[in-house]
This record gives sequence, C-alpha cells and structure tokens, in this order.
Amino acid sequence: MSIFKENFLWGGAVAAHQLEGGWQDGGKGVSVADVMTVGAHGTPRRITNGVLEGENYPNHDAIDFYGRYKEDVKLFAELGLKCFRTSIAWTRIFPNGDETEPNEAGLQFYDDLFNECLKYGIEPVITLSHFEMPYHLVTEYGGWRNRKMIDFFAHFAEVCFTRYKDKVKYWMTFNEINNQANYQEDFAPFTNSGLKFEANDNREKIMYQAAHYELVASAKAIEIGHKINPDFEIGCMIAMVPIYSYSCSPSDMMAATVAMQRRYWFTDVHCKGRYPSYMKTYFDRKQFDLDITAADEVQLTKGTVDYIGFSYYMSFAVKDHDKGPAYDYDEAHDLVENPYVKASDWGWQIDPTGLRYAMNWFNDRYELPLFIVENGFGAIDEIADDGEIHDEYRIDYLREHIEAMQEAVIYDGIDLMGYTPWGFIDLVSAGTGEMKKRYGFIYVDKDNEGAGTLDRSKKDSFHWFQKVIASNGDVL
Ligand code: P53
Repeated sequence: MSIFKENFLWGGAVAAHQLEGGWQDGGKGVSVADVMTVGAHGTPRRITNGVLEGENYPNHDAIDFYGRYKEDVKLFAELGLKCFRTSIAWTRIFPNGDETEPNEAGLQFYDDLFNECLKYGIEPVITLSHFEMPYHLVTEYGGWRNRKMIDFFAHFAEVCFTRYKDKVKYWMTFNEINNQANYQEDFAPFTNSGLKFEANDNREKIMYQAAHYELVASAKAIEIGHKINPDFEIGCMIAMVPIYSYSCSPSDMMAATVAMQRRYWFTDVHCKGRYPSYMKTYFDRKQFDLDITAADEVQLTKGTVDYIGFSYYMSFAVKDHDKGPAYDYDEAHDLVENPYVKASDWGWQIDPTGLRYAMNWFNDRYELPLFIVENGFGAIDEIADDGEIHDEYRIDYLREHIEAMQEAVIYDGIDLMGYTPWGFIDLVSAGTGEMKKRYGFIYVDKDNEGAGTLDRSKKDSFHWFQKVIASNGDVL
C-alpha cells in the first residue's frame, strides 16, 4: 500500500495571467499583471501607469495557453495529472470588476477549458484571485483599501461558483494572501491587493486594512459557495515560508515567533474565523484604528475554510537585531542567510525538511486537511547536445520534497490531500516576469525578450513525474 491516499490529488499548478496570454481576447479587461514590466533577480518589475507603448509586458502574451489549451491539456493527460490547478482571470469575467453582468465569452472560455480537463479525468482546482485583479479597480477605487471590493469579489465568486458548480469541486479564494506581509516592497501589495502607495502613506496600516477586507470577502464567498454546492471544498492559499530562529538564543527564538505571527495570522482568520489576540494587541499598540465592524466579525465566523492550500518553496531565518521586547518584524530587513541550506540562482533557500516542519506547524494549530498547491525549483534550463533538457536538479529538488511529505504522513499523521508542483509547464515568473526562471516538466520555447516558437517539449522531469504519479509516489 502506498503512503499517500488512494485518491491523492497529484497535479500541476499555474495561474491564468502567467500562462494564458490573450490579454485582450474575448473581451478581457486589463489586470494588474498587465501593467507589470519584465524584471530580473535583483531588478524589480516596474508597475507602470496603465499600459504604455514600448514596454515589455510579459503577461500580455505569456505562453498562449489561451490559444493552445487543447493541445496542452492533452499533454497534461499524458503526464497523468489527476488534477490541474489554475485560476480564473477575474478580468475575463468582469473586465473592469465593477460590472453587474459578467462577460459571456470569458465564462465560456473556462467552460471549454474545464470540459477539456474533465474529458481526460483531470479535476480542475481553481483559485479565484491569483495576482490578477482588474486594473480598473485600482485606478477607480484604490484597490483593496476600499470596502467596496468585498461586494465586487463576492459577486465574481458567486458567478463562478454558480456557473461551474458541476465542474469544479476544489476552490481557493486568494492566492498567497499573506505575501503582502512584505508591505515594504511594491510587488506584493500590488499583486495581492492592487495597492499603490504615496510617499506619506502608512503602508503597513493600509496593508492590514486591505487584508481585512479580503478576509471578509473570502468568508463571504465561502458562505455563498457552500450554499450553491454543499460538496464544494473551499480553501485558503497561504505562502508558507517558515521563519526559523537563526540561533538557539532565546531572543532570536522570540524574534522568529513574532515574525511567524506577522506572516501567518491570516491563516488564523481563515481557519478559526477570528483574529488572534496578538494581532489585536498589535493593532492597538500601533494605533491603526482599522475599519473592522461587528458585522465583519460575524461574517468571518461564517466562512471558515475546508482545507489549507499552501505554497512551499523555501525557508527563511531571522535574528533578533536587538529590537527590544516588541520584536517588531520587518520582512525587508530582518532576514539572514541560513548557513545550513543552499540557495537557488534566485536566492531561494532550498530546504525539504522545512516542508515537513511547515505541515506540522499548520497541523498543530488548525488540524485541517493540507493541500500543497505549489512547490518547485526555478532554474535556468540548457538544451543539451542531444536536443533534450536533462533537469536532474529539478528532479532532485522535487524528490526530496516528496520524501519530506511522506515522512509527514508516516511519522506525523498529516492529512495530505494532494500535491501540485508549480509551473509544471514553463510560464512567466510572477516575481521577475522572466521566462528563463523555469519550473516546468514541459519546456516552452520562449525567452525573456518574447522571442521563440512557443513549441512545447518534454524535459527529463516529465518522464520522472509520470512514474511518480503512476506509482502514487512509491517510485521516486
Ligand atoms: P516566481 C514570493 C515568495 C513565494 C512565492 O514564484 C511567490 C512569491 C512571489 O514571487 O509566488 C508564488 O514566479 C506564486 C506564483 C509564482 C510562484 O510562487 O517569482 O503563487 O504565482 O509564480 C513562483 O518564481
């Protein structure tokens, strides 16, 4: 008998804006991803004021999954996927975000895509908002700093739940909602919440307000979803980067504890339907005076999640930096290198044991089923003389993480639903907008400048993962 359950959801994960392209097709509106230029490791993507002439916006065309999804899904079936995690581009359904009536062409595209998946027995796993809110909601309303977003999102969710209620069972509300804990940089607040800041803005306060509205919107959507189809399984999606104590000094340990609270309180609200005490005292101490109403607090209790979806790529480490008893965490400055682990070319610290640690951390607190909806290794792939890509570094990374999952099931009793490696078909990097940071088992011929045939081909990891799925993880 395998270590993983019989119906284990082996799959692959992507997000609409990172692979679809067709940014103006079928009546699609402009999303926040459409106004982000290409960057690189150490060079942030720029957020432009709308779409400007002469800039390189890699998400506009991406890998043209919009035009090629039929052939691509056929390849996914050959890989043996049991499920396919993608997102619905909000701007295909509501181009501006504030319309009452949805755009039929957009709805039809996802009907066709889901039908194509189901034809091969591939179950769609759908994120409602994955770094791609309508740009109009940013310019007209200030993004999620505005309470009106709650109803726009709930309406979008309701339309999707209703339309796909017999095709999609597994849902997630907001992708990596807690990335914005890194509010000091521009990327996460913009991609998570459509937030752009002025020089004098209190970024941290605005981030907490936006996150609150999102959590209320998530709870509202979950409540609606369960009414539309009681069999729906609706989860949250947390970017799990465990923050270790740099040393066993008690004050480093406290710094790590507080850092974990600042990055993961979102999970408490999603799972328990209420704010943890440490956040309430923090908001009071900082005099943030957030708009959190009694009705919001009731709503939060009515839309708790069915499972915890999370991404896992790496771990962090933190020192106390002599901050005194508050240990206030500043993600942009407080992290230190971990001497026990190696890092990828993009500086991501590779740590398979951290995945087991993370699963235990979630399980200790919430005792909910866990779904690893992203994990993977972004690397530069070279085509060898034989014309193939021998990506044993990627296979090694994934094998070690799957072994950590097995240990978590065997030794820690973790209830693990499935595993969907990130970017199993090469796509546009979220963080840098590059093509050359590849995660795929399927190679896509396209470079950072946008040149290439877009042809798909199989890397060594494709054949490896095929066997992993076929053996339910017994053959690694
Ligand atoms: P890229 C930061 C930290 C952890 C996960 O990332 C992150 C990010 C944002 O870059 O994002 C998730 O493409 C995200 C995906 C993204 C993937 O990780 O920067 O959910 O959209 O592509 C990998 O290498």
